[in-house]
Amino acid sequence: MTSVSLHTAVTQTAHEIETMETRGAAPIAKAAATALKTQAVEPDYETPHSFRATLRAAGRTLHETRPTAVSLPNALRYVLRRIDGETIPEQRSAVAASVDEFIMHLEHAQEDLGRVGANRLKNGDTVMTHCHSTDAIACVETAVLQGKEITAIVKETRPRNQGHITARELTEMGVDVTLIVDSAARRYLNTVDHVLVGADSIAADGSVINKIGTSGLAVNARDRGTPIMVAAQTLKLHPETMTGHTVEIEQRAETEVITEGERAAIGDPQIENPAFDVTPPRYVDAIVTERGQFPPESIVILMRELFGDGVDEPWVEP
Ligand code: RUB
Repeated sequence: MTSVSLHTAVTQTAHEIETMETRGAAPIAKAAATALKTQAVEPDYETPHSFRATLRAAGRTLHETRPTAVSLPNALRYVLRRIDGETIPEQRSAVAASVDEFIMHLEHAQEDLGRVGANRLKNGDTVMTHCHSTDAIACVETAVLQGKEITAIVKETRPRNQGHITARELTEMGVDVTLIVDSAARRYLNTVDHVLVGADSIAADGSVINKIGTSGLAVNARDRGTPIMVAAQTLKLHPETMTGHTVEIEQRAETEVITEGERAAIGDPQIENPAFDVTPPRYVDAIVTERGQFPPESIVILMRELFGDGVDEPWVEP
């Protein structure tokens, strides 16, 4: 026997990630790591080999839920790579320690990132935002807490209007907010000091994968000479891109773009709804992380430091 059955904490967590009850980079990562810790503690394992095999199987089950959400494999890699020890108790405590360490790091990362990002914002600055990014908002929040007056031009971000969430959160923290439609962005770039966006993934060449519309905004901002700042915890760094893999772009439901009735009324055209796009590094001035700010072209140095040269998949059977 190489492995014992999976704990319900693992199967339940996998289900919640798959159905998006658990969503967002950091919550997914934390839930997956916590499930591995429960799996390590609970059942009776016969041998150290069986312990490793079961933890790997748990990782595989969790990984299969959202293969493109980079925070998930990053969390699994962090824990599964650290199963040290020759005996089951040693291995158990290695898993528990690495999960605790991972979660502690997660909890401080956004705060640390916010402090780095806030240093780039001056009293009286105006930022333009796209979509809703808690990492980007953390930079503004820290600047506001430091006593800086910040103004925001917030793009609504069709089709799901996540800009509305940004508008609400920034207003609540005392920022003067103006909401605009996406296509008005270029007109306002002359009055903006920073474009400030988040990221879903960062590739090894410094490309930024973020909500659809980010790349067009960045190209326009570069043309206007407005600096583009990307706020992204290191959890967003995509290690597979170090070996040439590309990041899959999620397509979402057509009904996010137009209702069935409206679509029929205009002759039932085909609909495309890509959720994300890729902004090449030449349009990005700085990637702000909890480890400091980086020009996009040098982010690979941080990736190597965090993930090593390899992009092993420790959830896969050897
Ligand atoms: C959200 C989005 C955000 C990034 C960063 O897209 O593109 O900019 O996820 O967010 P969606 P955060 O709403 O489709 O998930 O900084 O909060 O991780």
